Amino acid sequence: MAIADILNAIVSLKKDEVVENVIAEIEAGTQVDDILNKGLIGAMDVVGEKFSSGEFFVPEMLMAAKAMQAGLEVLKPHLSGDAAAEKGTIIIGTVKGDLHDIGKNLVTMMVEGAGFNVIDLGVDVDTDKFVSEAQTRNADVVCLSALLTTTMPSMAKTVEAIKEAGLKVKTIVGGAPVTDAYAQQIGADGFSDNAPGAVELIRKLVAA
Ligand code: B1M
Repeated sequence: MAIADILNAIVSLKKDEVVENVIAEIEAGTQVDDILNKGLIGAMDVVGEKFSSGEFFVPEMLMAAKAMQAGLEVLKPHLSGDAAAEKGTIIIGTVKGDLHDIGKNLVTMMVEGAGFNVIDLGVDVDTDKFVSEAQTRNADVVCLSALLTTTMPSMAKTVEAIKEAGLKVKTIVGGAPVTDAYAQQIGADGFSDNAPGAVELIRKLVAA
């Protein structure tokens, strides 16, 4: 039994084995961060490489994603939480044209675990929806996730629309192709390349 078994089970598209191995590692007392980063997230990098090299196609990527999400569900109650932290309302979604939601779901789980009220708008969310939800829910922070270089402009459009609507809500962006420089370029209030970092950023922005 090892963390590599979790990674291998995802890459072999064996959902039940992923769940079994995550449970075994939790019971063995393995660090939750290691299970998450070296096992679950590490596997998706391997899957991405196999897609790029033509070994995997979309159906395999999808099966791997489902296997990874099953492991994530098992891990969810063990992800670090601090319910005593200052609270606020957070809107999150994957931007228009983009269907990737694993990273966004991970950020959601951790932000919820930190005691915030999180409204998850799902995937393929258009700009108007982000703006109207931020307004009606009186949100403190809007979180935008994108995994495709082709959908990053949707982030820029949404950040701009939020500013144009005169909302005081802060915006943060993240997702594999997104960078700090891009966040600054589009006028977002922050960027994180990982879920715990997003929690820290939200805490700072809400407290400011
Ligand atoms: Co897609 N896909 N995919 N895919 N997919 C990538 C992203 C890709 C890099 C694969 C590759 O070519 N190597 C590539 C993008 C290339 C590019 O744009 N540069 C790609 C492509 C091309 C596509 C399609 C176009 C393929 C096709 O149809 N020909 C298609 C697009 C569909 C669409 O969205 N319109 C497509 C489809 C899919 C599936 C549906 C099959 C599936 C997604 C299933 C799902 O999400 N439910 C899928 C998958 C699984 C992947 C890979 C393999 C894994 C993504 C993932 O879940 N990673 C991916 C390759 C890769 O990333 N290595 C790939 C794990 C996840 C935990 O990481 O989302 O980065 P990530 O989140 C991290 C951080 O980025 C950060 O925190 C998380 C935890 O640390 N983070 C935030 C994320 N959001 C944040 C927000 C924040 C802060 C931090 O604040 C707001």
